[in-house]
Amino acid sequence: MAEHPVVQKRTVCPRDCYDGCGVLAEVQDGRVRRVRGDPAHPANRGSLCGKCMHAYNASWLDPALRLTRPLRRTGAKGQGRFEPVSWERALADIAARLQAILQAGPSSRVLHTHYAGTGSLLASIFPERFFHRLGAAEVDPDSVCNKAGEVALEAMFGSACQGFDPRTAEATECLLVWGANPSVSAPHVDRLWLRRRNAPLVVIDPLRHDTARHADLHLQLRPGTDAALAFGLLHLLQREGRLEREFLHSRVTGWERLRPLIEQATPARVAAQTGLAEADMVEAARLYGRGPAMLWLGLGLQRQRLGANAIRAAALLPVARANFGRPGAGFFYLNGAPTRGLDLDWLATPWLAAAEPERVSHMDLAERLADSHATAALFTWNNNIAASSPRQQRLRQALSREDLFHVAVDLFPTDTVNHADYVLPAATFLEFDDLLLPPFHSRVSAQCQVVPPMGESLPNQEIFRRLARAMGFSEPELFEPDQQLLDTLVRRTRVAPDFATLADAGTVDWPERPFVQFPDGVFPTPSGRVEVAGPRFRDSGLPETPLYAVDPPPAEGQLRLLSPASKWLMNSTFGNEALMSRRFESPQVQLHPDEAASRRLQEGQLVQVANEEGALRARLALDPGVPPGVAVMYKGSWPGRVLGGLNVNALFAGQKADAGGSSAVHSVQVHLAPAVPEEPGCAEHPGPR
Ligand SMILES: Nc1nc2c(c(=O)[nH]1)N[C@H]1C(S)=C(S)[C@@H](COP(=O)(O)OP(=O)(O)OC[C@H]3O[C@@H](n4cnc5c(=O)[nH]c(N)nc54)[C@H](O)[C@@H]3O)O[C@H]1N2
Ligand SMILES: Nc1nc2c(c(=O)[nH]1)N[C@H]1C(S)=C(S)[C@@H](COP(=O)(O)OP(=O)(O)OC[C@H]3O[C@@H](n4cnc5c(=O)[nH]c(N)nc54)[C@H](O)[C@@H]3O)O[C@H]1N2
Ligand code: SF4
Ligand SMILES: [Mo]
Repeated sequence: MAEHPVVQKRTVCPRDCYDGCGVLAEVQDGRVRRVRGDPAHPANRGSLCGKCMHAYNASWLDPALRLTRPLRRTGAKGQGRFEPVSWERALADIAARLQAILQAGPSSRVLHTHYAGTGSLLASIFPERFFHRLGAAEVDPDSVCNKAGEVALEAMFGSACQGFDPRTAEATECLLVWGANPSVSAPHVDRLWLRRRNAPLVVIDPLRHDTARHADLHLQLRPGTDAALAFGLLHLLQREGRLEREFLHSRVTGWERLRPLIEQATPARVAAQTGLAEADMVEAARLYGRGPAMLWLGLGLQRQRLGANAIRAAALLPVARANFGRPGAGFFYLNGAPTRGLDLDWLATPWLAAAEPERVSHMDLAERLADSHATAALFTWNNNIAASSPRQQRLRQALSREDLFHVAVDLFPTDTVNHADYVLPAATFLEFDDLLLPPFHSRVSAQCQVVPPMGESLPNQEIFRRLARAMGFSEPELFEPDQQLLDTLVRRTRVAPDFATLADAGTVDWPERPFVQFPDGVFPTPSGRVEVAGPRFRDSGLPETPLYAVDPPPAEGQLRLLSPASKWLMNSTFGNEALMSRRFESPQVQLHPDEAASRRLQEGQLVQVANEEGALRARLALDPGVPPGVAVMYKGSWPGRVLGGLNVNALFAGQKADAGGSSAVHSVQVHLAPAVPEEPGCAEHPGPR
């Protein structure tokens, strides 16, 4: 029989990534033959990152690796032994268990966690309607990622998610990237935006990553000394007469309270505290202060003990220079729905909840789950807590509780899924229509279905519609169909009259014309001004004035452990891909060659990385880009697929940053020592694949 022709279909990648790349799928006979980058898309101009290029053409298309049917547990929790059941059976069973739990106690005994699986709007937000109606408790998703910085920026500027418009970069005199690694976390923004600049690039980061290597100036400070550096840079700007006094006087509240901190931050003092050369700080202040400048505040910057304070201090730079209301100026943290004219509450319908839902920090998740009085049922959807959340061993024990009723929704049998009682198979972004607002570029993209869902899998939103029906709920919001939701969202952005029109265009720059940040000098704070100090910070649990704080170096013999994003994983997504599994099977820890030499350790040696929370064995790799005193282990490998059965989150006790119950994962300290000779059996995989 003749084969049908190959049809090219266009869509976008909805991973939790700054880029928002265009994707072309070659489809034949209802199946994807090949996925590649869309040459016509402005974000990526034809290339996809290595991880997606690989996985989207391998595991994501492989019915033997995907979850394609609802499953019911047959083995012990964690074993990953299941039998297929029909959707009707699975939904009826889940509904019955939920009803019983709701009858026996408060609805907050149902807990749900979700996050970075897919970032498209319906699939990542619509299911919240169901949980609001249920009255479930929620694990605050941002607490594992960006909450501390969000709290700090909201208190200062009234919004954390209305950043600069990258399209105005032509007008900038300086780009400053502080505590982010775009070369890994935003590979196309790095290559097609940052590197094509016509202004100098300054990077502030303890690691000499690829973006830092390509910068004009890299300030490789000691981790946890950012606030001191920020005040040091303000000191230099003041000394050079670069403070915008009129703006500070008329548009800023509390600046005078910073004066003593700025005075103290002499170059000599800050150099001693940060480990930087005075001349480099002088140069950084000169470059930042000479004209409009754009500051990228990284999420890595705030994942530390005083992360909100670090963001608060770094964000004083654009304030000092009045870097608002003009092109080529401002700060960027995350560009959210408001920059595209959307209010996402409409999609989440919080009003369906009878009372404000209880919110739990990811840092407290393991404790919370261990307590059977507090939690009787758990839904994990769009995330993989057994790999991504702190206290990995404790969390695993809690997930193994026989009396915890657990439903997992995913594409693949992750470590989290392996603990569930029921597993519901989700469809991938290639299999349904949705809308994407990339968090960096000011664009709106149509995610277009290119093939039907694989097997019996369904998009998240449809799964929760069906569950609402099985529960006997009747609120119309719980059943709104995708096309109606998408049309409404598109109309609300005003980008097109309906979704079909947007889908024809694919990705649209939106708003059409480049915008400037806080155009009229009015900030969405209660005072209408930027607030840098004052009593209102107390509401967020922060001190009234930012602290001139410096983390002490790690205790004798210890190292500061950083666990940033890996080039080959998207958080834990892709951790099951054969290529990535091989790469990450043997855990690796990176040290500076001098640090290794001083400990008499050699490249390739097996070492024990440990602290009070846990211990891992890893191979030592030497990297001159890692500063002495620091160890690096990438986040995201699948615990069940690495030797020893744990990833770096086994070393993270869930320490919180200074606001929002947010993660301080880059403040972890560890000991490192040669590993004792391997005991028999320890090289085996701990559990089923
Ligand atoms: N040590 C350390 N740990 C960290 C971090 C760190 O820097 N260091 N970073 C933290 C950060 S920033 C974040 S955001 C979190 C992220 O942590 P998570 O939110 O757990 O993100 P992923 O690990 O990528 O897991 C996403 C899961 O969603 C699934 N998925 C993908 N698409 C869909 C879909 O359409 N539907 C459903 N139902 N599932 C889907 C994927 O298969 C994957 O299993 O990790 C945090 N963990
Ligand atoms: N390939 C890939 N891309 C990703 C992800 C991924 O896992 N893989 N994850 C996605 C997600 S969920 C997120 S939130 C973003 C994160 O994107 P980024 O903000 O770029 O994230 P990280 O890699 O977590 O950390 C960035 C940097 O923070 C630095 N850092 C650590 N401690 C300090 C400190 O004390 N001071 C300063 N100045 N810097 C410090 C680290 O050295 C690291 O270079 O990336 C997204 N993109
Ligand atoms: S993960 Fe990011 S870089 Fe990779 S294809 Fe998706 S949007 Fe592009
Ligand atoms: Mo994140």
